[in-house]
Amino acid sequence: MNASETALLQDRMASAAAWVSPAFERLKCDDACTSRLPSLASYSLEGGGKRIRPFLVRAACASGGTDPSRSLPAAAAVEMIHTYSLIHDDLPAMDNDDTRRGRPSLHRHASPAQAVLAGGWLLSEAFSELLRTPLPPASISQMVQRLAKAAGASFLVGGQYMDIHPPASASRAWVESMIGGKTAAMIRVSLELGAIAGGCGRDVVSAVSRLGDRLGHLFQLTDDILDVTGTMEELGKQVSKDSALGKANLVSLSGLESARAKAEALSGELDAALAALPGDWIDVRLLARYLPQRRS
Ligand code: GRG
Repeated sequence: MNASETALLQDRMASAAAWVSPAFERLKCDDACTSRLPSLASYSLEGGGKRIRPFLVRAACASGGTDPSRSLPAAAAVEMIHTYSLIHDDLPAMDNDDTRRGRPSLHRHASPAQAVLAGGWLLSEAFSELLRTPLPPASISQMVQRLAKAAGASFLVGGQYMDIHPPASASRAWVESMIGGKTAAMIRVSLELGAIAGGCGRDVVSAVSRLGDRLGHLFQLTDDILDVTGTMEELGKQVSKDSALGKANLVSLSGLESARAKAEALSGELDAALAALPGDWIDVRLLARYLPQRRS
């Protein structure tokens, strides 16, 4: 990927981040809320995340020329669930990370109990937010079902459960299944919700669902590569955690060079498959092309 394409992607990502952020303001204005929950949730929501999932929602919605504002509640909802999952993942009882995005993780900034509650609140608020989607009830119902499934026991929570309770010797199939839940489901559902909001037909939604799962695997592959090649400054969190804990991941299974080659191959496959979809998927194609070279 050349420098001008990288600059274009950075510009598109910055624009998606600026687009979704005002949707989080509503959480601060709950008059009935006398607790610190709004400021705790804002601390994590506004902590400098890349906003990849809202970017994907918006890109999928706009692929057929639809006004992306229709997908704003969905974009905010997926980022709220992603943020809750990071807050809970960092807790001492889970991954026990004191740093997130270069700042104290929420349980260090506040307390573990407050982090549990702020995460739980974000999960429920995500669904309230999604219900604000300006589309007919049947479309909203489909979106709610997909998001609930992606966030639940078969995917996000289930994948995290696998991560926390690995077998003595993890097979590639086990690692792939964990990634399908822990990482890929939220990336996949971001594209699905955007495509539904954009009015894409059923076959396009199914196609982007498959591609979203592959994109999620590519994202995790590059995350595992960065776990051994990145620095704390680049990533804003502890590095080499998986290797230090002896955890199986895509790099430990194949070795660094093979993982890099796989990332390049998957990136090329995704680029070609996205180019063959009806509509304009250039933003998602740029992301797929960029991922093998990402440093954060
Ligand atoms: C606690 C239910 C529950 C799930 C936790 C998020 C997660 C599942 C685990 C975090 C560990 C991890 C590295 C997951 C892999 C991919 C991932 C979600 C990375 C972080 O996403 P980015 O890079 O984060 O998009 P930013 O900070 O940019 O938002």
